[in-house]
Amino acid sequence: QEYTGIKMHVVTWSDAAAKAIEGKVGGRKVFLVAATLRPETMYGQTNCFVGTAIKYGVFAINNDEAFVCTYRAARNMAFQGTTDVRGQVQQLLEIDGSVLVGTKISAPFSINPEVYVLPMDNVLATKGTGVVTSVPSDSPDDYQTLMDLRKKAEFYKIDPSWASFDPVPVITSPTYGDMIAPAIVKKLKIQSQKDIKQLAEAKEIAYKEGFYSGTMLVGEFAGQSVQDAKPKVRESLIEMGLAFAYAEPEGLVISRSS
Ligand code: ZZB
Repeated sequence: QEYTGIKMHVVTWSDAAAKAIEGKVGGRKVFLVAATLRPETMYGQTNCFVGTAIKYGVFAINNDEAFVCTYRAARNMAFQGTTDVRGQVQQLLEIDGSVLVGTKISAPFSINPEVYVLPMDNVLATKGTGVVTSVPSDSPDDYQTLMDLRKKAEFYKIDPSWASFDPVPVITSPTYGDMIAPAIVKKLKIQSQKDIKQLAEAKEIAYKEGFYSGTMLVGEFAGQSVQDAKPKVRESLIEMGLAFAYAEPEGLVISRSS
């Protein structure tokens, strides 16, 4: 899978993360790095998700920057030209996902330029970077999780204000309008992020609808089809140093490349 790694610069650490990190990253700028297949939706980021039971690391990428992601992802990056030294994984510290919640980060290209890190039940440690940027307008999982968090902020141990950014219209489609994900979640009668099967179906539909029938509503490529805009937004993010290519080795590729 060819992902785009989105660099979300830490603006303010949560109290717990600030304590854990103190004195351990040198002068490096720290970024949470999210792996996405939908770079064209970055205008609609409202938050970022981590798994509270997942172990993350803070990894030195070079002398100036450090990335927060899973060890597995850092190792992949080390073989894809992201780090200074090929194959070298330099972990500065380990940090629990639960500790990252409440951290404020910058979201590249987003209409909400600064957003919060929130918990999601269904983050897989074995996919991408373990950090997921959230676009509730176009991702059913993100929309449903955001709604769950708003309904049960106390249960999820979050400050309600962290989940207060509303979905932003980014893409329009003839069938579902300007909010593809919420429309599909409603149609499939999805009630919570625990409805895994229906959410997988909703994701399929949302991917197809966005890609084949979507038109950009915002950003540099507003008015263009998603199919045309997707590689252009990606290029633009990468050129500005806000993102990088991140590939996930799969199946046979694993044994050939590593
Ligand atoms: C932003 C975004 C906006 C995404 C959207 C999707 C959509 P796939 O197809 O199953 O490979 N993701 C990335 N890493 C993880 C993880 N470790 N655990 C759970 N979810 C993860 O899924 C790739 C997408 O799943 C990624 O693209 C990311 O969310 C999420 F409008 O980034 B995406 C219809 C989907 N729309």
